[in-house]
Amino acid sequence: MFEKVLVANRGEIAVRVIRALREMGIGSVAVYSELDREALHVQRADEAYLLGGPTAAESYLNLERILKVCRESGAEAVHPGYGFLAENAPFAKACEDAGITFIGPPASAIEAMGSKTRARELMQAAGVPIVPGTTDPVATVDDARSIIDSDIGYPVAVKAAGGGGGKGFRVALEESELEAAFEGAAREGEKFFFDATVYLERYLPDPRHVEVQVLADRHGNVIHLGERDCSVQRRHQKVIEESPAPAVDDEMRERIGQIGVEAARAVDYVGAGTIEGLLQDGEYFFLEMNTRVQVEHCVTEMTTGIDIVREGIRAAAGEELSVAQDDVALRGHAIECRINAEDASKNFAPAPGQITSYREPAGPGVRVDSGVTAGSEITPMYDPMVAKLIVWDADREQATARMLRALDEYEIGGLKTLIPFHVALLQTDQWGNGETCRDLLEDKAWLKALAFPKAEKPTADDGEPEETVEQTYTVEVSGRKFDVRVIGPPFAGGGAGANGAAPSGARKPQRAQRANSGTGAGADELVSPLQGNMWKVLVEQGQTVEEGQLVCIIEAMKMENEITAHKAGVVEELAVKEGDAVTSGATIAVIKSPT
Ligand code: MV4
Repeated sequence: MFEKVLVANRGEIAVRVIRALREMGIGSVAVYSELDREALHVQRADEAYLLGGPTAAESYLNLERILKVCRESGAEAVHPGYGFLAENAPFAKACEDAGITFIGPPASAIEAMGSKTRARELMQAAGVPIVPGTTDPVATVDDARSIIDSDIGYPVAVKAAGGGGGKGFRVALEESELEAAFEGAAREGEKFFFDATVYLERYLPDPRHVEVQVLADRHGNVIHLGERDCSVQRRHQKVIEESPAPAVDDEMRERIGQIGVEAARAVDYVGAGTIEGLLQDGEYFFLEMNTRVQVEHCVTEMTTGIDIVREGIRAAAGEELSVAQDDVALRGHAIECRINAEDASKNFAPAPGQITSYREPAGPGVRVDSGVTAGSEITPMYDPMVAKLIVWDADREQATARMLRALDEYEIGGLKTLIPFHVALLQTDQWGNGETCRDLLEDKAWLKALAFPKAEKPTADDGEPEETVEQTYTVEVSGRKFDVRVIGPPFAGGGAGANGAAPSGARKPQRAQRANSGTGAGADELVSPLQGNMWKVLVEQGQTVEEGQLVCIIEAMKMENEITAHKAGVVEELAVKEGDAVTSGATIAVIKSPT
């Protein structure tokens, strides 16, 4: 087994992996960006190293620097978590070449599943059912038209070959919509994956998103841990997941589990992976494979009692899986709610800010996987998911009641999160009946009713007395983080910290600029809360907008960030266009209130 593992991630998943390492007696090495010096994952690891500046490119995507930290720290393996470098075949290859174990599948499996057309071809050859459509790229709209006429029919889904998770996914309900769908998918593919290649699938009008968890080792053992239903999605981001799936019975579970195992075998998979698929009218179709641990792996851990992260680490180290298929028994029902810093009533707009107070729910059947504490600053620079709340109970109805109880206990002060959205959704008949809830997620009036009460003016948050005489200072020496306890008078500012570094106890997390609150009451300027690329502009100059109306979408780190109007009025000036690079704090639009 490894002695030391580097965790190339941040937030809740980094904390999750560090927990597994600690239980296995393996040393953990955290890495962090300049924005994450105080982050929970840094505190929980045995060692921590600075990667670089605040952007993901300078830090968590900085593959050379991460490999260098492996050498410096003596880590023998890297766990990528999800996102960032998790499905980056060149990184997995670079690790292999450097003699560092990548905790995940071989680079060849990541690559095979990364191309959706290649994956469809491989799966078809392995006897795995795929959504009917093409396995070869479709070059032109005319080609698409003739293939649809002869083989697929309408409605049709046009998808980017480099895509996944809904990026570069367009629908044409009839021929008149085909050209726009084709070009839209190709453009998005080019923009996000530098690949304009598209393929076609029959569009299923009301499927469920059902996925199978698999585990594989290097000894030829491949097992599945049953399925998860992730049909509650918003702009292709999952928000609630559960296991078992309401629409899957034992026979179906056996069948789709076998499909998952075949899919993993076809690419010589190692570690934890997920086969995503669509279920409609009793038919299951392969969609794509996620070659990493997923956000929602926890619901499966709750129903099987198997630690998926631990099994992945064991497999990477060359050990056999600790369970055989016959040992896998599913018990009860688990639900996960993603706790995102988002405002559901404003089109799920990112709502960055500082957590002023924080208390997690507890009690029977409750699990919280979180990357934050009181004082944490949620920056627009990274994923808005700050925590996951997972519950287990004997059946779906009781698990729902338990989730509502736990959501009610969850206190996150100072931050707008999806908690009120989850509370409302879990009480609907649609959820109770095990429906996909697609209607609710598209119901503007229903979402609008979830508006947060207007915040009372924040009190000045400086000048509180510092009476402590024992303080833990964090110092960074040669890019490595150390905690130092100093007993003496409180820090008075200036010159006390080693290398001029401010002691962590005395430092206030910087407030991120906020699009909707940074400019003061009544300000006309809508400013960008983050750095990224202007992907879509949905308003025109001279247009009247409502408060909360979607103005534009900024792409940052492959995430779509919806920017909504901070107030009602007329768009007097529009300072951006699609394709522009946008910096944090830049003016997007000037919105003048009607007089
Ligand atoms: C589809 C589809 C219908 N037909 N593909 C792709 C990514 C994933 N996030 C959802 N995706 C879909 N792919 C074809 N050929 C519908 C969806 C879909 C969806 C599926 C199940 C449950 C919720 C969904 C929400 C949006 C899109």
